[in-house]
Amino acid sequence: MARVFQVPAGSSRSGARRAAGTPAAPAPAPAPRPGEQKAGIVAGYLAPHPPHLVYAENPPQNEPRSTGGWEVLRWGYEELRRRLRAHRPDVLVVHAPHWITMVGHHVNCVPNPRGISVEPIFPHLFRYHYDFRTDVDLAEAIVEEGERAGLVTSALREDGVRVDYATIGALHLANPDWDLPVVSLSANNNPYYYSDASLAEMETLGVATRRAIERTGRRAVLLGSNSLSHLHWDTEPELPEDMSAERPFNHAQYAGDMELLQTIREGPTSRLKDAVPKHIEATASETKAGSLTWLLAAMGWPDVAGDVLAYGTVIATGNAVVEWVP
Ligand code: 2X7
Ligand code: FE2
Repeated sequence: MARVFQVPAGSSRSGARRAAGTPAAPAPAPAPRPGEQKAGIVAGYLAPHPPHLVYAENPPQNEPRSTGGWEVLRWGYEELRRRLRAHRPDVLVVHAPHWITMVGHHVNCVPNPRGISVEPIFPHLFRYHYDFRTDVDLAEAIVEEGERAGLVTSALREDGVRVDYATIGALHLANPDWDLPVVSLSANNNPYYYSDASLAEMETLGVATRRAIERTGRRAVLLGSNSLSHLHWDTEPELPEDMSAERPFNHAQYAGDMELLQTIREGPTSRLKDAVPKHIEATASETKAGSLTWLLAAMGWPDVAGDVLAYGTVIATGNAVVEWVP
């Protein structure tokens, strides 16, 4: 079933595709000169994207105005921004679940995406005017490395395709100045449609992303843009930022999130290979879209604990801001 749309890494079909034309592996980037900072993935963040968080910040790019709300999560993002700067990255690479692709994994290779991103369920909270730069060399390298790993991979080159709100939301919250180039990856949606589709492809995509980063000599920060427990209310208070209405959907959702966060805080990340699917079963977690698995696989499942900078609910969904430094 899922295999109709997916080429499993290493299959005879992908082997044939490679033989038919994927270029030979290019030379890696030269070693850093003395004093130069080492390239590679310097940090990874779980960076959830509820549009409410951007709405609550009142940035000039977002049309709706608020009186605040969801402060604890936004303070977590403040800390993320401080740490991100200290890592001195030259690119942000984001995997987000609302750029949905049914066939393969797509990478935005448009040099200067600009337009208005709208949240379809909460358009009264998020109508955001974006204008940013893509690191096209790295984006193309990820497409190539994905193909080399046997994934169906595609470069988006059409100017004017609207960028989804999860990509924009995470990027805004991590770097509201938009002064770093970006690479944005789609989320293949097969795990939502096919019971036999696993997150294994996201691991392959993660490894391909790392290879591309190392080959191009970039210092990259990765953003995996997923909420945790993912049931939410179907009505909202008159004032969306009325925090007296904000709480977990139920105790089981909250308890599932806490169990996962405890595992994250204890480390090492390899424990999350089992804990993430278990959490998805328990809480309908948005990590089913694969952004967290992609992030950790790209970092090589580092032997460290995650630092939970904040947790909070947004219209009942669970959201955590977490840092891993490999
Ligand atoms: O996409 C989202 C989400 N992940 C969580 C909460 C509310 C809205 O949108
Ligand atoms: Fe979402």
